[in-house]
Amino acid sequence: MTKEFKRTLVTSALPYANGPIHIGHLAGVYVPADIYARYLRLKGEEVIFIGGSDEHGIPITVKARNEGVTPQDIVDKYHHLIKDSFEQFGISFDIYSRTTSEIHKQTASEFFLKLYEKGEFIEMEAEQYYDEEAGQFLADRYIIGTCPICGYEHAYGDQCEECGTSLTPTDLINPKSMLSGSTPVMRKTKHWYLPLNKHEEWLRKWILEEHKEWRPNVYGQCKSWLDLGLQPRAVSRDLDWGIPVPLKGAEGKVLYVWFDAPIGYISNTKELCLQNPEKYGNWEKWWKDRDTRLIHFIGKDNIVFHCIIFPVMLKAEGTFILPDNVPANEFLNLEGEKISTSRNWAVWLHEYLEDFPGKQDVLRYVLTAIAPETKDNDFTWKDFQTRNNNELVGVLGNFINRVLILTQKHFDNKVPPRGSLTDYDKKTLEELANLRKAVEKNLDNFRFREAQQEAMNFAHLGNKYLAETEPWKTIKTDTNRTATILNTALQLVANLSIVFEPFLPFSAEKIRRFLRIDNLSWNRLSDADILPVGYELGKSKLLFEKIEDDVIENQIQRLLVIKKANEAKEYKAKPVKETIPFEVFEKLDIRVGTVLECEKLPKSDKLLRFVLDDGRGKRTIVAGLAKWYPHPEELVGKQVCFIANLEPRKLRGIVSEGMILSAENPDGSSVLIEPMKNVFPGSRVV
Ligand code: B3M
Ligand code: ZN
Repeated sequence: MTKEFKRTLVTSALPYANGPIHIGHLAGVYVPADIYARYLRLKGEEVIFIGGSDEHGIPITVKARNEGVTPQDIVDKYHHLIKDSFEQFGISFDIYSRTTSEIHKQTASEFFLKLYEKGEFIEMEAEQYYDEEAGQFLADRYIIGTCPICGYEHAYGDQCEECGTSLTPTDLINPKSMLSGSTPVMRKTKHWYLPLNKHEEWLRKWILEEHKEWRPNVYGQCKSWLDLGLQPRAVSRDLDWGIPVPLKGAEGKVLYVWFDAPIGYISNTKELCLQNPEKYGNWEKWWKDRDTRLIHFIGKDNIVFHCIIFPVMLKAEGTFILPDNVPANEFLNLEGEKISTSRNWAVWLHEYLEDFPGKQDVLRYVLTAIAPETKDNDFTWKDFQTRNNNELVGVLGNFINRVLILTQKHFDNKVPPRGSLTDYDKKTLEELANLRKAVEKNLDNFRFREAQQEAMNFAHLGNKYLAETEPWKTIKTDTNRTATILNTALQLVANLSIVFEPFLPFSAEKIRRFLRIDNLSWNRLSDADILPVGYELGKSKLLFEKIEDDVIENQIQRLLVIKKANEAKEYKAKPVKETIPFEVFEKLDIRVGTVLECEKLPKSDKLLRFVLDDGRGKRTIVAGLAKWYPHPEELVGKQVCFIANLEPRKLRGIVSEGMILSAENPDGSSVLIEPMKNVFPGSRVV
């Protein structure tokens, strides 16, 4: 049974202010959170939507180190860049603040102290890696080494980014300090631990029994954490960037970033309520009243922090509510590869805006259509183009444009009178209520891609209506009937301005301008009497534009350049094979031959038939090089190397007498080996 709530507190993960944000962030967290918040607002519900930058932790200090600037410089730069991108994309936060704010420092310190005083921590001295050259303890990402699970050589102390396993520094094989590159030593240090294990019982009940409705990926991850058994987790670090541990004798220690960051949701709520107490009321009603529903929008890598660690903190504190749902998304890939900041494999929002000015809604639409709600999904530029051209231009824009143009042309841009409705007209208008229900059901259950599809069905309904009623034909014979058709169609357009407001806020606003109407409440959705007869409409333009092939080609080329650069940077030759004795090598007879004939084997895309002058006569060799040499006739006269004493083999009915040597690139392409100067055919390669 679902409980009735009075208000909803929507939070979205606080991105680290250590780099710009990309489509993966938008698709995974911010667009769905924004759709949800806009939907509730439009319904007139009491809701706030909290965002902000996560400005502490090692991700920030590592970035600062790499760029030779201070952590403060980094967070100042990226906080503003990120905030600006969100604004541009219409992410409608009620507040977007930062974890370096005074109010947050105070809130997080008080929170820590309260747990400390309640005896909710364990104080422990433990051995930890210490870099003697740098004079610093090495936590999390300051230490790299080989992943014990997959063997990846650049795994971090807290996580292997190759296989996704969450690690602790002592798991790493061959650990090295990120600071000096030296091998760290073990040294004792004191920290405060949150004994998660003490909380297992209520967590199991709360999640596994009371929240079976959580998404399967979220529920499943929680279950496997709980089944593995929870461990005490340190909530402090030896670091000089962060919120100081507010205790005597804790000099040089700061709160662990994952302790302070989620408290940022609370601090930002406080800040918002202080800014505008009339509108938002007291912050405590948002966090302490059981009638408030708390929803965390996050990516899948943050599940354990939002479903286990933060709830334990809230419960241990004792006066806070717990999240009611945590709709975490899986990951979005880009053109088949994992999005990666360090490999620049991403579509950055600030770059998208330069290349596609004014097309924020197109990206919002596509990212919702392919939202990785149940599994990882892939963004491709071709799909982006197709969805824009076929769905936004072809379905939504096309319907609205046709209705508005016909109204301008034949009815002086005024809402024409509605005569008697045919059964078909009535059926069409009745269908609106069903569509509304379908959209709502999906939105209420955090199924945003299906919700958007259902919203699109309003436009499909409109196009179908025009195709059936053909107002461009009836206008020649029956003005009254045409007036009725366009009146009905215009009501559909007005409905589109409501149903798309959560998904495509910029376009919804444009539609409202075309109709010269104000923002309508969600409650008006499916209403067939929004526009009064005789009402003069505004000026209209095309709602969406076609995106041409060359524009998409440019984006694909840009990615190709990055891919090539990454390949070159990451290239490492294959390991050398097992050592062989000299006599084994001596058995090989490698020689040079001159190509006399070369052609593609019929019915094969791979094989070339070479005839070589091998110095003693003609020799036929079949080689799988056709893909790399599309003009084999051009090889005639060239010299190649081949193994002369390999057992002959029959390939496609031809006896191949040896093997032609070629070098293989990492992408699998092959290049023939040619002597630097011509030599006598049959010369041995030694
Ligand atoms: N900054 C991790 C991330 O950006 C972290 C989220 C904090 S939410 C409280 O993925
Ligand atoms: Zn690994």
